[in-house]
Amino acid sequence: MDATARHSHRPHGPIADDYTIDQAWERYSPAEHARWDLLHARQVRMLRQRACPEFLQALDRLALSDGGIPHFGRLSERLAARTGWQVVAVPDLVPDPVFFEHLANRRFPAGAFIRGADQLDYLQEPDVFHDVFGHVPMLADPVFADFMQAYGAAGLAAARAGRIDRLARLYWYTVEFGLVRGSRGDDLRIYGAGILSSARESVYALEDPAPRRIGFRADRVMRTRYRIDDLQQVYFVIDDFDQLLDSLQGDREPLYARAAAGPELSPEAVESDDMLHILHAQAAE
Ligand code: HBI
Ligand code: FE
Repeated sequence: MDATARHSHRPHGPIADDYTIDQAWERYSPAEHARWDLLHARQVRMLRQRACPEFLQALDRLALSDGGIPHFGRLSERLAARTGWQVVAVPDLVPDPVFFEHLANRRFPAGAFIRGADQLDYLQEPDVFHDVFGHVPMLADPVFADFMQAYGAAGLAAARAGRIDRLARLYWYTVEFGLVRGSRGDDLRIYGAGILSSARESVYALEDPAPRRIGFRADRVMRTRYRIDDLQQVYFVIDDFDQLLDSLQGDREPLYARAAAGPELSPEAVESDDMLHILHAQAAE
């Protein structure tokens, strides 16, 4: 498949000021729906013992597996009934302020196109599998849903102040690549959409000895650079979703000040304050 085929569904209709488009659900081909079903089945199998319970529960409740690429309108009704969030279609990455404005209003902008058959594992652009399978289930959790809205509000303020970089790192290491402690206390579970939508990283993030797994501190995360083109070298582990929400609630100035006070770190770096998680054998599939 070439690049044109990969974006075969990309709708031709008008793009609104807020970058939303018509999902044009009836225009997906049978092959595109079948690709969703394949990716969905494969990831559910991978994630039964690896994703956090909030994600697994929402997969069922939102009926993301009722056959083919979800219809955003019908999905939004189910999601809004739980947490007031909606899913809107966008063509691709949208500019940061537009992205923040959507999140601050409890709208998740999701790519409408689906990855090509030659890119089943990972691609950098947000397609419908990453956005809807990876991100949307977590939005059915009330605490996580509030965190995402708080992130949007923080982003709008940071954009006005010209300092989005540190906030983007927080998003990367939580919403995209976050791990959470499991109910046993010593086991780890996935909640980050970048991992949840990648078969390879789902195993690597929990079971490979190569990356570091460090207890979450928001200012520490904000000092850590990230790469978008490879498996991660570091994951940050939260205790629960309240810890995320708390990091952005109230006055954020002390957080930005703490982040500015310490050194910038590469993804491989370890600091003396870091709480390193030791790998325990995870339950096999
Ligand atoms: N646009 N569609 C889309 N999806 C994203 O995840 C996204 C975006 N624009 C900006 C962005 N993410 C991030 O760079 C911000 O969190 C900073
Ligand atoms: Fe994402």
